[in-house]
Amino acid sequence: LTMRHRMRVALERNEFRAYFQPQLDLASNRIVGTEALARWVPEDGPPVGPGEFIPIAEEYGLIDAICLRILEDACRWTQRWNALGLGPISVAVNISGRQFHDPERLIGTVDHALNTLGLEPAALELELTESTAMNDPENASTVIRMFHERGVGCCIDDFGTGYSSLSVLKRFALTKLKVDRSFVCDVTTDANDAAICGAIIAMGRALNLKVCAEGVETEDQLAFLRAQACDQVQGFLIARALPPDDLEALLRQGV
Ligand code: G
Ligand code: G
Ligand code: MN
Ligand code: NA
Repeated sequence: LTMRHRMRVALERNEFRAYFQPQLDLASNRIVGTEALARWVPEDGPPVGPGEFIPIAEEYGLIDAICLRILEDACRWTQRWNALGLGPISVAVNISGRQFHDPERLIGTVDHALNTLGLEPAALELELTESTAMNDPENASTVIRMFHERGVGCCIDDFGTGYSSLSVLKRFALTKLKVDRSFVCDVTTDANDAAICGAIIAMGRALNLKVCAEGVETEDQLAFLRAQACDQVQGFLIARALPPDDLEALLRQGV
């Protein structure tokens, strides 16, 4: 079978699912959000990560269908957790470069998911990478405004790895910056990375944006981020991306 055919069959079988990586709020020490991360979960094998299938899905024109599935999963589960009183909890969904370049379609998809699944728009965030946003700032501004008008949040993902003009950044109706894990990795050993991390957190505060640090793996990194008054952390120290039932179990523990 060709890969394209296998992916079509997998879509029909609902083998593309969202896993959820928790985001810990440092002021309250509670899980206040998750990032939905795509997985291909075949009936008879281990889950496959997005690095392996997203590029192929883009090439074969299947990315919209897969991302719609992830968005639906994200909205459905998050709506459930909030309805069960396990929240308030939000969910962040990644937007691919290709989706970003067709804003009408993207907004249609988001509206459809929100309308049919009953999630509060404020509980949804969309993640655009810094390079996607900055390669086409006009389009980014339009897309982000469309989300903003609906009350949907917008994060810049992998912040610090691209080339951001601060004047452009300021014009975007953003809600959050996500510090790329390459800076978080060495905050306790590399003075430059510590300075960059601290500067991004301070800038977020100045622009009235939440800041979430990604890739937090150690207690020392967490202590540094607390000292800098970073808002949220995400990383293996808290948990990996988990299947929805496991994330729900974590929420029930009242973390
Ligand atoms: O989960 P992980 O470990 O392997 O994710 C790898 C990359 O895939 C991340 O950069 C993430 O942004 C991207 N990714 C994960 N899920 C999705 C998705 O649903 N849509 C898109 N476009 N990218 C995703
Ligand atoms: O969208 P983004 O590129 O930010 O996706 C997050 C990616 O980072 C996923 O591939 C996820 O599995 C990975 N990740 C999440 N937490 C950690 C961590 O603590 N350490 C490392 N090395 N990778 C992580
Ligand atoms: Mn992301
Ligand atoms: Na990221």
